[in-house]
Amino acid sequence: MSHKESKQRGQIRQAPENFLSPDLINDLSTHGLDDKRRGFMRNGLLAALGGAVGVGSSLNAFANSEGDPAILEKQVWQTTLGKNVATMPYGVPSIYEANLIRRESPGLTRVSAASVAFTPLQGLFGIITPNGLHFERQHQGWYNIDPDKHRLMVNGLVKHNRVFTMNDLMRLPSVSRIHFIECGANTGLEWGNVAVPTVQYTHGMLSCCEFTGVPLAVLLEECGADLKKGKYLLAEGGDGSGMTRTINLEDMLNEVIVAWGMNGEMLRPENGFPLRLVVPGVQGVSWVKWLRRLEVGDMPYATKDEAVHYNDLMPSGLSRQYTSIQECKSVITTPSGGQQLLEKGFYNVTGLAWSGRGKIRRVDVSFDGGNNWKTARLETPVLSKALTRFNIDWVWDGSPAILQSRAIDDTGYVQPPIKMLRDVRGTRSIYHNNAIQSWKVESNGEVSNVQVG
Ligand SMILES: Nc1nc2c(c(=O)[nH]1)N[C@H]1C(S)=C(S)[C@@H](COP(=O)(O)O)O[C@H]1N2
Ligand SMILES: [Mo]
Repeated sequence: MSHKESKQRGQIRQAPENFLSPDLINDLSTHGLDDKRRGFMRNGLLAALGGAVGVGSSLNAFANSEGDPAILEKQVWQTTLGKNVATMPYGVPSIYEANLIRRESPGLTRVSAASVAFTPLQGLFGIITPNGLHFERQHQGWYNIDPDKHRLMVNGLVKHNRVFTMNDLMRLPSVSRIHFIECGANTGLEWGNVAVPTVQYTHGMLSCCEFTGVPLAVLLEECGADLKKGKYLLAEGGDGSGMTRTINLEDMLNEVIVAWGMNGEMLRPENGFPLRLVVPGVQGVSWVKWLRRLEVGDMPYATKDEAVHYNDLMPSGLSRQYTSIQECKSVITTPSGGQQLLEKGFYNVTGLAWSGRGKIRRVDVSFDGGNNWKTARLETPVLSKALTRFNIDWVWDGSPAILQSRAIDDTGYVQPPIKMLRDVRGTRSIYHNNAIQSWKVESNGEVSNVQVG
C-alpha cells in the first residue's frame, strides 16, 4: 500500500498497521463513498503531503488550500440528508477511525484463551481510555456473566460472612474515581531489548478510566471486618483461571473500590462485567475481574498468581515478590515508533506520565538522547494514580533526533534510564520495566524504537 493511502494526523503518518486496510477501502467504496468524497480524501492527502515548507513555518501548510475543492465545492454532506438518529442506538466511531483498534502483539503467542490486546496509545487524546479501546488481559478468556447470577462472598476475619448480589452492592454508597491500570508486564519486552515497533506494543497494556463502585472500606465495615488482625485481603476471580491475589490492606484499604462502572457505563464483559476490583497504583493483575470472593486474612496468601507468576527474577537467581506498585513512568505517544514525520517544522510532541505512588510533579523531554532536557506542559487534571497528559513544542530541523521523556512524581522519584534499571535488575525480568523510552527520528522522518544509555 502506498503512503498516500495511509492515515495521517498533523503531518505525521501513522504506523503501518494503522494504514487503511484493503478491506476497509473496499468497504468505504461500497458504502456511500461517491467519487466526490473519494476525491476529497485523495486531494486532502496530496495537499498535506505536497506542502514543502521551511523550518519553523510549517503552519504555512494551511495556506496551501488555494483552489482546494474541499473548501470551494459543496460536499455531499452539505447537499443531502444525513442518517436518521435511530440508525445507531449505541454509537460507534467514524468509519475513518476503523484502524484505531486494540491489537495483539506480534511478539507474544496466544495460548488457548489466554491472551492480551493492547491499547492504541498513539491515537488517543487526553487521559481517558474509551471503553472499547481499554487493553484486555485474560488468563482464561472472557465471559458474558449474567449479573443476576453473579455473587460476591466476603469471608475470613469478619463478624458476618456475607454473600452479596449485584443489587445489594449497587444500593450501597458509591464513589467515582479516575485511575490508570497498567499490567506489570507492560514494556516487558524491552528488558531483553526486543524492540517491538510501536508504542501500542511497548506501552499499550495501560489504560485510564473513571471507575465507579463501593469503597472496599464501606463493604468491609458492613461485614464487621477485624482490621486489627486482618491486614491482608484475598481477591478471587470467577473465571476459569482461578485468579487470586493478595491485597495489602494496611496500604490500600482506603483506596480500593469494588467497581461495576467504567467511564459512566457498566464494565465491559472483557474488563470484568459485572464486578472487578480497582486497586489504584497497583499492577493490573491485582485488579481481579469477575470478582466473586474477598477474604480478610492475617498474612499474605502466596497464591499461584503471586508465588509462581508476577515475580521479578533478579541477576542473583532469586526473585523479588509482592512488588506490586507501578513506579513512576512516562512515554511519548506522538511521534512514536512506526510513525513518520512528513516535513520539517513545528510539531506538538505529546505523551503520558503516571505513578503508582501519587501525582506527577514534572515531565522533562529530550530531543537529543538525554543530553539536554526541557520541561513539558502538564495538562489538567493532574490526578493521583491517574494518567497525566503532557505536551511540548518542537521544531524539527530535519536532522536525526532521539526523543525521550522522563517523569518525576510527587515523592521526588525520577524515572530511570534503562541502563540504570538493568544494572540492578539484570535482563531476565518480565515485569516492572519503567525505564525512559527512546524514539529515534531519522532524517527521512521515520520513527523507530531504540535503546540508548
Ligand atoms: N479474574 C481475572 N482477573 C484478572 C485477570 C484474569 O485473567 N482473570 N487478568 C489480570 C491481569 S494480568 C491484568 S493486567 C488485568 C487486565 O485488566 P483488563 O483486561 O481490564 O485490561 O486484569 C487482571 N484481572
Ligand atoms: Mo497483567
